[in-house]
Formats: sequence, structure tokens, C-alpha cells
Amino acid sequence: MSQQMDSSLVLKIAEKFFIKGNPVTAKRVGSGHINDTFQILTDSLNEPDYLLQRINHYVFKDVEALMQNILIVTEHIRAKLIKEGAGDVYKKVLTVVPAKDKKLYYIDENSDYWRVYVLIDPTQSYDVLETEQQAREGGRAFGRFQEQLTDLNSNSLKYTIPDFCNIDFRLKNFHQAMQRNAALRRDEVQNEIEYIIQREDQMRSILQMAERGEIPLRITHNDTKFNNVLLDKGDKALCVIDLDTVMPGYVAYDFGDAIRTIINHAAEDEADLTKITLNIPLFSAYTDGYFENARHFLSPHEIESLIEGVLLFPYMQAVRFLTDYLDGDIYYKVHHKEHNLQRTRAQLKLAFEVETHREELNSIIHTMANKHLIHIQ
Ligand code: ADP
Ligand code: GN1
Ligand code: MG
Repeated sequence: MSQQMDSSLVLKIAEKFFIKGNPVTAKRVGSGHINDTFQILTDSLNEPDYLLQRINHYVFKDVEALMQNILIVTEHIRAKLIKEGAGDVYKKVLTVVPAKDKKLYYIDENSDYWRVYVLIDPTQSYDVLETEQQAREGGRAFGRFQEQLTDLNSNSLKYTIPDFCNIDFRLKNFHQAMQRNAALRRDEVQNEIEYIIQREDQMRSILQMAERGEIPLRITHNDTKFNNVLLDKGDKALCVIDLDTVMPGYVAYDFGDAIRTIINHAAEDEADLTKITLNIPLFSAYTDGYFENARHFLSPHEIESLIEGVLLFPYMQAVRFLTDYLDGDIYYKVHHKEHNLQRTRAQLKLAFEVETHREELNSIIHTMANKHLIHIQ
């Protein structure tokens, strides 16, 4: 689909869903790398507006299971919010709008898959954060999200992408991509390959903790980029979005991926590597907000695992971007020919920065854990 997909076609797709009023305008929104997202406004003033998404079927092979997962998770959270007497529940959890045939998605004549959510509005989301308040709110939101799911049976969820955060799996794919050298780009990325290979063993620490039975599988979000939290106009967190990868995982994964976007002074794909430095105050604020809610369920070993997540995620993201670069850009949307390489370099610089500051970051985690009176072994 072209970037300028005809808005009349998008509106026609919106009409396939149970929406109130007639859809009148469609505007592309968001900066995600996977799905295509459109804001749909209707002619009905007293009803909500909508968010229409084309689900990337290359990435998500089983859309039926994906949408069932999302329904289970959102209904679980909604029931809790209602029980607590929370106001504006539809702003605090995503609401799936079914298609007119009652399915949770619609397949168009090109075999593209679509879904609709109620639009949460007005809101903002940030690719790069600006303030400690935003970071603290992000921590609160993802801590609360994990807490809300602690009592949901993880067997009820399917793995929408198996081994999604498994570094062994990501490295195996990376080595295969190197062997294939499908886009004939291997020679130009020898330095990046070497950097990744040197660190393979040390990146297994979370898997090793799991193998020793120290950390439990919980239900985690698995894509905790900061722009997957919607904030209100006063920068208070409203809702965690982008639930495609909610499935069993380790809490360190969500912590690490969130920190990957929060701690970086620059964007995920910053071309000027000197701009990629650590924003420690935002790291502290996120960690503080996270423990406010996560303190209710985290075990001492899980707290110890958090720093490993911080080290793993920029590295694993670099492995994934470089794999896609070697494959010829088939997974992530790219905006220019070298985009995946630029992203790889930026994430490796960030991985280097967090590795260099490991002790300082871990000591902040401990200080914040103590502040929230969490016992550490
Ligand atoms: P992607 O997988 O492409 O990142 P997301 O589900 O994160 O897709 O959505 C992309 C963007 O659309 C978000 O960053 C956010 O700005 C906006 N968005 C998504 N869902 C909603 C919603 N229910 N209400 C308002 N805005 C939303
Ligand atoms: C993708 O959809 P989006 O842009 O929120 C990716 C994440 C990566 C992220 C890197 C399903 O997330 O895993 O961390 O890009 N999502 C999927 O920016 O692969
Ligand atoms: Mg997103």
C-alpha cells in the first residue's frame, strides 16, 4: 500500500465496522514501523471517533489469534477498571470495535487485514521524551499494565510471534541472514557484525536466570516503546496501546525496551552518533514511576534482572535491524535505502553507552527499589 493510500478507500473500509455515524475523514497517523494507522472522524458529534489499522500480515501470521489475545487482555483490564470505579474507562484501555460480520477484523479484496479501535482523544505520544514527568508517567503506565495482568492465566494467550524477545532466536536469524547475504550488503557491515558477535554470550543473562528458575514468565507487553503510551494534554498517562505482542514474557524485557527509548537523548535512528548519550534523569524518573506500581508483584530476582533488560534491548534491536538490512529490508518500514543500517548504528551506540554506565544505572534501580521499600536480596 502506498504512503498516500486513497482516503476514500480507507473510509470504505471503515464502513465495514460497527461504527456510530458516517466516517467522513481519514488521516494517517503514528510513526510505527509495522502497521498502517488512520484516524477516522465521523459526522456524529456526540459519538467517539475511531482508529483504523491495517495489520501487517507478513509480521503477524495468525490475525485471528492476535485479535483474540487483544480482546482477552483489554476485557480483563476493563473489568478491573470498572470494579475499581475508574472514570472514563474507554480512555484507559483500548476498545476493539468489531466488523459488521461480528469478526474482530475485516479482510479486504487485497487480502489485507484491518481492525478498528475507539479513538482516545485528545492525546499525545512521543518518539523522544522531553520531561521527567513524561518518563515517570510512562513507568507508572507500564508498571500498572503488568500489574493488571498478573492474575490473567498466561495459557489463555497465544504467542503471536514465537520467540519474539528471545535473543538466541534473534541471533540465529542474524547468522542465517549473514550466510544468505541476500541483499549483498554483508561486506559493508563487518564492524557492526564484529561488535554483535563479541557480545553474544553476555546477552544471554535473562535466559540463564529463566533456565535457573529464578524469574517467572508473566504476561508482558513486549513492545514498550515510549510512543506506545498515550498521554493526555497534561502529560498524564492514559492508556497503554499497541497490544499486538502482549504474551508471556519476562518483566526485564518490558523494562529494557522502555528504557531503550526513554534514556536516549536522541531518536532511535539518529544519524549523528555523538547525539546518542544517556538521559539519566529520565531513566531515574521512569524507574521511580515503574516501581510505584510494579512493587506490588516484583520478586527480588526480577529486580536484579532489570539491568540485564536495559543492556539487552538496544543490542537486540540492533541485531534485528541489521538482520533486516542484510535481508534487504523486508520486515521494518524504511524511509530510505540505508535506514536499517542507520538504525543499527544508533542502537549499537546506545548499547555501548548503557554498557559503559551499567553500575550507575543499576545503582539507580536499587535506590528506587529501596525508596519503594522493595526487599532486594
Ligand atoms: P504501530 O504498531 O504501527 O506502532 P500503534 O498501535 O502503536 O501502531 O499505533 C500507531 C499510533 O496511532 C500511536 O503511536 C498513536 O499515536 C496512535 N493510536 C493508536 N491507537 C490509538 C487509539 N486507540 N487512540 C488514539 N490514538 C491511537
Ligand atoms: C516495531 O510497531 P512498532 O513500531 O511499535 C517492532 C518492535 C520494535 C520496534 C523498534 C511487531 O514496533 O518489536 O522494538 O519496532 N514491532 C514488531 O522501533 O516487530
Ligand atoms: Mg506503536
